[in-house]
Amino acid sequence: MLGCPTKGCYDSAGFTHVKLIQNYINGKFVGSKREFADLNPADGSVIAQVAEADRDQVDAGVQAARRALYGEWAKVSVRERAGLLQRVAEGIESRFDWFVAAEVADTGKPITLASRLDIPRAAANFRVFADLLKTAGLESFQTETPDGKRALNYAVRKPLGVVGIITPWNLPLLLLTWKVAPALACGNSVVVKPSEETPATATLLAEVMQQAGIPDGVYNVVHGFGPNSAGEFLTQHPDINAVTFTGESETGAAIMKTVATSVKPVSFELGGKNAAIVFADCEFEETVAGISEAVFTNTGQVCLCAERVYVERAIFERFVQALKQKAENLRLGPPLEKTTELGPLISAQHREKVLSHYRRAREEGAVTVTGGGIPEFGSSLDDGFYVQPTIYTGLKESARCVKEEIFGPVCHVAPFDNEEEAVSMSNDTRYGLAASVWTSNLKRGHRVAQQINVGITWVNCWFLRDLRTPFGGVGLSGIGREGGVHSLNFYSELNNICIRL
Ligand code: NAD
Ligand code: 6OH
Repeated sequence: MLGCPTKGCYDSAGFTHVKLIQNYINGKFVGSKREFADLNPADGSVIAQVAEADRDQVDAGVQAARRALYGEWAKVSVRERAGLLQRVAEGIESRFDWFVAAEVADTGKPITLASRLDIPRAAANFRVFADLLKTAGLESFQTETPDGKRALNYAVRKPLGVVGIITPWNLPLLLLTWKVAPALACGNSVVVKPSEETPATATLLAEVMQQAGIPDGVYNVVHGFGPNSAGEFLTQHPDINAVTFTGESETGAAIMKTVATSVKPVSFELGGKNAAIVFADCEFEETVAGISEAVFTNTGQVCLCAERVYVERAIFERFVQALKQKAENLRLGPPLEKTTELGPLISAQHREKVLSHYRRAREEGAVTVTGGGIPEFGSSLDDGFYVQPTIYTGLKESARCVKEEIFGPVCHVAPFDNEEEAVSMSNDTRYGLAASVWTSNLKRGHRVAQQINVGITWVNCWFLRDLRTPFGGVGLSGIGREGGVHSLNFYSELNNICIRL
């Protein structure tokens, strides 16, 4: 073991004792002059102190990444690179319990969710790009020249260079590796800035990188906040070549401004205000279960969650009552309990934001079908950041709670009378990340799905992912697509070569 500072912080039984989570620069774990506390959202306790990288340390990370581009890493063959990515996936799997415990402690998400979704997906992110790397082709054209001869055009991929990766707290390792894996697959080096709320798993991943044999400087981690901290120092750095970011739309806009002067490519996966459309001919029970999942998974803190549910009038009342039942049966509780289905929100601040939306919904005239407040446990969980799963009806489509992303376990359910109206209500938003359509008429499923202005539409399912498919949003929900070859295209520069034959 190489003395990873997170080692000993977490084990399969959960958090054991407070430690310092350090930055990882040029293959070494390093502390900083300033530290901040990493809190457990389930009870507000301090899990660890985190070293906040200053401008010089961010610079050291970028310089290490730049040097790595011209060192050993540049000589690694495609086949070897694919093998290294596989070893990273194996490294995650061999420390599965640690990763789960670290993610659960940082986020408060149920252990069953972290074990089923977050950590397996992190390993899968490395595997899919390892496989793709070996098979991805490139375009070539045989061209007729004006003088009747021929030329051959073909493109080759080159790394972008040093990629700055900034990620949020809701699916920390899943979203970080969704960007790190293709970036490394394309031969880049990276400096990652995980969310200040969830610094642990990015740091544990550093240990995996070391042991897998990823050369020093290829994967660097700097901890801190956004403005006037590590996030901004990274995006302002003149020697990064691209920024890939997942988080709030407003933060995306701020990052875009920062990088605009040096014209750097960006890939943004941002917020959503996603619609679910439920037709009267849906498989009723399956759909209620599917919508409950789409609204409440990860306490509603998934960018793909449905916060607007449109239900055909003929089944509206029955559907609302069935969803209410589901919401009221969800088991809120301690994240490490296997029966817990819903954990807390990420922070006191985020809970205040969600509760302010709950208050506003009532001011805007909503009917509270269920929830709307804070649950009481009579235990230490009362110091955590829990809110009740909540369903509203009765709001106008222009209400702020129907327009703005809340990012909590909440939806507004509204009736519709026909397909055209459902499509038009779903599209009446500045966001455009994801949607779901629930019907047993597949012709209608295709027809409606093709009219929704989003990057991903699911029919009779939600968050069912094939990692080769394009993923991203339109409007305020993002710029660009990642996934499969789309990721390879973002994380590499294409150099077209034209040869006169
Ligand atoms: P956030 O935008 O507040 O923070 C995300 C990251 O950006 C953090 O690491 C933060 O420190 C950093 N950051 C903040 N300001 C910055 C700045 N000025 N310069 C550089 N870095 C900065 O987002 P969050 O609150 O962590 O996550 C929740 C949001 O993320 C929601 O809006 C959600 O919809 C969105 N999200 C989107 C997707 C997607 O795939 N589209 C996935 C997950 C989350
Ligand atoms: C947002 O919270 C979820 C994003 C999911 C992905 O980026 C993915 O690849 O599944």
